[in-house]
Amino acid sequence: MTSATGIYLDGAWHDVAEHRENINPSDHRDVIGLFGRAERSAVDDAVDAASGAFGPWSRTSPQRRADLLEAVAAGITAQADDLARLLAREEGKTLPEAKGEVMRAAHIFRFFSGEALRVVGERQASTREGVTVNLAREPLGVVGIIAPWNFPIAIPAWKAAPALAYGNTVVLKPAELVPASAVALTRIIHEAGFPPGVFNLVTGSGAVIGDAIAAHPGIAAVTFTGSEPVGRRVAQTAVARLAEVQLEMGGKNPLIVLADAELDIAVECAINGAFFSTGQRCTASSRLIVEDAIHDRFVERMLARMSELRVGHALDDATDIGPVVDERQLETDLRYLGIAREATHSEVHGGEVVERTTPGNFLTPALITGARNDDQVSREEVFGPVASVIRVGDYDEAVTVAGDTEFGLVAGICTTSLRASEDFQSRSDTGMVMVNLPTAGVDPHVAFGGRKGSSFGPREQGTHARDFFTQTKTAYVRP
Ligand code: UN1
Repeated sequence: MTSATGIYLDGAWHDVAEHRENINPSDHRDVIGLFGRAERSAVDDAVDAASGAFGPWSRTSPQRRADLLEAVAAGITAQADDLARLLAREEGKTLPEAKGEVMRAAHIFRFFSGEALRVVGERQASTREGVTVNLAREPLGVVGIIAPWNFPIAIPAWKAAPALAYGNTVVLKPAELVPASAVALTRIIHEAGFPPGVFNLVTGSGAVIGDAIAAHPGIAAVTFTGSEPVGRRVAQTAVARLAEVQLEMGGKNPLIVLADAELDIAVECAINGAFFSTGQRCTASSRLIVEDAIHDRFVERMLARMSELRVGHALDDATDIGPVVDERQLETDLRYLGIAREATHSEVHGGEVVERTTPGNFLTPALITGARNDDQVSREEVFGPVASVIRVGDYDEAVTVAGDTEFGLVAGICTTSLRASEDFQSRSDTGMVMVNLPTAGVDPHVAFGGRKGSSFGPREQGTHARDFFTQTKTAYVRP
């Protein structure tokens, strides 16, 4: 029997008329549940609840907010194994990856529990005699969160935790493919004892609920993670009514492998960055830019390592790479692979649809050798286990190719040269740089975000999240 889940408004669950099946991408016969497809008017109700709760919540003592966020962190930790299974079932990342993500969500809530108590302000002398200036940080009001499917619990957490810590109220719309983890998080938030209306969950389609959040005049700020075209639409709608907007979008992240790199480290970084989490990360290493002198050895080792990786059911212990999230994404991955196969200059290794004992979307990791930086697959984000190898003559050419992209989220370099490492950190036109590390996999306590087409607005995570989730007020006082 499949139970139907509604939406969470003003501290209580409400039924909705329409539902959608949440299907396990590792086994299409496994229906995780029926989840509400709310109507646009549900966003009005959620905003009413969140607006009503905002005044008292914004005045709640920092200690109380800290305690509530800490209770969420503890609740996530206590249920971590169950949450990880649920997440792996609905999204398809492997159980260890899912467990890592769940613990990341707990760490984020714990970090922002501390942030709630680190209330900062500035007091300084005015340029005028006898006057002082007090700068305070205040919450914005109702924050709308539009979250993607690839991190079903960590991204809602890393947007909701700072929003709540700094005194805002929340309307969360999770991606339609992964409502179960967001519902589980909502239950933990409910049990922690937040006042009704402080946190609200509306599930449904992006075109309806996402658009309603972007457009709603009662939502002071919208934070979005997802694809670039959708991000642009959200921004256009929200900025038109002068709401604050924070966008985290795509990447076409380069990983440079210099001739002096330690080959083991370079291969490990590339395998992890390109293929783990099925390549479905905006931080994935999708362009491997390899210096000529190490190119052939690198490719040989990559192919050997790829042949050992087992693609399969996310809950199977033997699985290294879980399924592609759904059939639509699988079609996208195969379309790009088809284009790369047709090009005479490039060769595709792997990238085969394979069958397992359960019906799922299983695709082996794909390495495109002989790729060029102006190939379509090198320019556009695929969001699958697909990486191109682009051969370059030297370090300078590598840096030029790395920067020749519309995106600017993260760039990596594998090298033993201190000089190259230092130089690349300053020359990379990206929000994040990784040295001898995969481009994906970030810490929760430091700024996250990119440049160019990857991001818009203030950074997420760490203390920097304050810049988005609060607004300053400058008071001049003559006592
Ligand atoms: C990570 O690489 O650890 O949607 C996080 C995404 C990013 C998060 C990546 N916003 O893939």
